[in-house]
Amino acid sequence: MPTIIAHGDADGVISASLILRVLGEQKAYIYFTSPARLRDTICSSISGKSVLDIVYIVDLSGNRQSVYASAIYDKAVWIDHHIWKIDFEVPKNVEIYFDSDSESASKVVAEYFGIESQLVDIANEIDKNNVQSEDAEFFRNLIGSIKKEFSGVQLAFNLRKLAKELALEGLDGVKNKEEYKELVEKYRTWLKELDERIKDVKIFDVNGRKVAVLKTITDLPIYYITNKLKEHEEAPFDYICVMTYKVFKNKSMTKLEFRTHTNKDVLSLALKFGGGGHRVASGATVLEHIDVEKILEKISELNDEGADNAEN
Ligand SMILES: [Mn+2]
Repeated sequence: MPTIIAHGDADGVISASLILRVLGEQKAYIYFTSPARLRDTICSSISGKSVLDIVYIVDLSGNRQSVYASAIYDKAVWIDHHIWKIDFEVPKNVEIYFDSDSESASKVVAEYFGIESQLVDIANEIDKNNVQSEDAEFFRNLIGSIKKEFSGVQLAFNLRKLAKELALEGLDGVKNKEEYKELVEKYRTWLKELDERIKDVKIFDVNGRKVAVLKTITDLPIYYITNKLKEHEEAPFDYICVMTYKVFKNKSMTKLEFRTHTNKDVLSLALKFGGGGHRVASGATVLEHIDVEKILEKISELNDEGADNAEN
């Protein structure tokens, strides 16, 4: 039975559903994870399986450790649209298929399997933070509401259920479910309340570059904050940073998410914290408490385009 490991966001769920559709009636083990937890998810995914035939890893970029971990399966197929740095030898049973210029991993998945789906357009809109259609708006809110409502095994169960429903019934089937309509309604109300939080944003000037920072202890949707900040009197912002402070195994950790209104290279910034992603949307999870000063210091090391001075 194939294994699918996907990013636990809208693009990841759609990617997983497309693979499920390709696999047909066949069942699959499905896991959702984050870039920070990827290696551990691959490792724990093998537990208890007597046959490790094939694993598809989607919407997640690998490094030496995670790619080698995936090689424990007979075959590993990585399909992605993040920026990869392959500075290691790729094992023979590992295939890496990526297109960093693609709007979404779902689009790359569709290309890989030679299929077409309207879901790809929805993933493109959401991942590029360019939501136009009502369908994309609904789906983004649905994923947001599920992630807000559930955590741990319940979250995994619900994302898996959604990926299967999407594969079997399409978006229309999903949109017609009462439970989802209710979740989305509740979430929309919460988003409106979130507008208040924008007042907590601190503005900094780093060598003439405008930086907006929001600290939080609960996960907030970065796209929403980025869009809302466009209405701020000091907008546009060169760097937008949401810092989420968490505790993991009794240790402080900081989730950093970076965006830009002015096309700055925020990937270079994320790389300074061991993260990754895309040029205008990136992030990192750091296993310590990070202060705002540290962020500002790293920004000051970047050149005007936002690229790392040391590399240019
Ligand atoms: Mn993606």
